[in-house]
Amino acid sequence: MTDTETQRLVDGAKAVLKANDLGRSTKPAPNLYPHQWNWDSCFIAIGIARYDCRRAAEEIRSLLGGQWSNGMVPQIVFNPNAGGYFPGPDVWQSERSPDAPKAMRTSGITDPPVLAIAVRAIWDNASDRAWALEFLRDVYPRLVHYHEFLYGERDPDGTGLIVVAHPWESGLDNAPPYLDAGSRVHLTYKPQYERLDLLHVEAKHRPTNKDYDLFIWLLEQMRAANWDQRRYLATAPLQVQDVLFNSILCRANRELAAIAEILGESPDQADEWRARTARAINERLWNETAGTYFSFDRVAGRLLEDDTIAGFITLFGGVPPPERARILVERHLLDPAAYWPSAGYPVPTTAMNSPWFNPENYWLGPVWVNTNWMTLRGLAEYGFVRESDDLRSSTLDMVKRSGYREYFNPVSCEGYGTDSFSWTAALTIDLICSQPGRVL
Ligand code: 9WN
Repeated sequence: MTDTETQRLVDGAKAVLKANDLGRSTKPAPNLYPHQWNWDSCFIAIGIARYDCRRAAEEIRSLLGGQWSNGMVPQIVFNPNAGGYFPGPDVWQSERSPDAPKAMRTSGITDPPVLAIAVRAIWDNASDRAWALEFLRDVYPRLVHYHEFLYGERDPDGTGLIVVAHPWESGLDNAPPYLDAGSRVHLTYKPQYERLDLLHVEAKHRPTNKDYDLFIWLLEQMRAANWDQRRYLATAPLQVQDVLFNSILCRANRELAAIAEILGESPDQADEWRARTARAINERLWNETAGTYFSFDRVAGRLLEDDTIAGFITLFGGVPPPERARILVERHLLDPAAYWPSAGYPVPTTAMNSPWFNPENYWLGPVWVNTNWMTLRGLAEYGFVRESDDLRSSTLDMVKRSGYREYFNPVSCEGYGTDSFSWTAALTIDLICSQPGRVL
């Protein structure tokens, strides 16, 4: 890509983020997602930190404004001035829980825990060290509290494997493991609701009505328990010890330990959490025959052997020992029939040779920029530098060709979902800046 093309990509990305700016937070997209989302804001902050650390810090502070008193950082912090999203605050009714914040309304579940990773990125980019130290000091106890929530309320076996109780908490809502585990959930009634997402995006690119029935029915079960995590988990019909979620948590613990050290606090707890979760992923989620890691269905008591990109996110988490990393990459990721199309755009979110694969539908195949971003960082850290560089180039090329779309066809590169998607824009900036010798 020429310097002019690169500059155009950066300028376009900044314009998307500016247009989606709500003041102290950024909505993921202009119409489809008008509130603040947890892991979106973390990726957004990582991109914005490349040119405006104070604004990136506001993004995080705004998200933490929605933190519950039990430590949970919710998946959505609702923007009181926006409607138009289903399910909105009146459906979630977070106020049923004494733990929910009083000043704002949120959803009642969490999201993949990218938070400490975003905070660390702000620190890494800040030139005003005194300001950055103050920022770390301010947010650190709340990051610890969030991780205490995950280990205290979402690790019923005490193994270090956190349970995801709703597909939306996984961030990869209709990915095969959730449709698989979801197919065993018996919906005791048909929930009544009206979808709004289909006003903005073609149905064939979004989850099905059947998937939404599951999402809403589960929401209603959790709501009926007044968002009491322990009470709900005791009989929850969907419980997935998710590879992607737990791998991100390993990485977040590593960053949390680093933040602790910067502040002169003890890193021991974060280190112990990281080691515990990484050990459990290696002991319980690795499948030797497939040569990858799978999520575990805690209700059915078995691995969800559905081949998805989640296995590669273990690299970002620093989870696999070197020999497993080699199997993952050489046998699995670089397989042209599965994840690395010879004429196309890696990495499809579901393997192309999986029966679930659909190149046009949401998390069933399309390429997403955030999963590529995590995968290529993991690759570089395990020494697969050329593959990481190639993945960065193809990801940037994809955005250059099709715009700041939500997701992309791995074969044709066609963009789907919403346009002007914030994390696509933010991580495009970060990918450009992470090239050697490149500053904005
Ligand atoms: C439900 C906001 C979110 C992302 C998720 C993505 C999608 C929401 C939806 O959009 O999910 O959370 O309504 O489909 O799957 O990862 O955080 O961008």
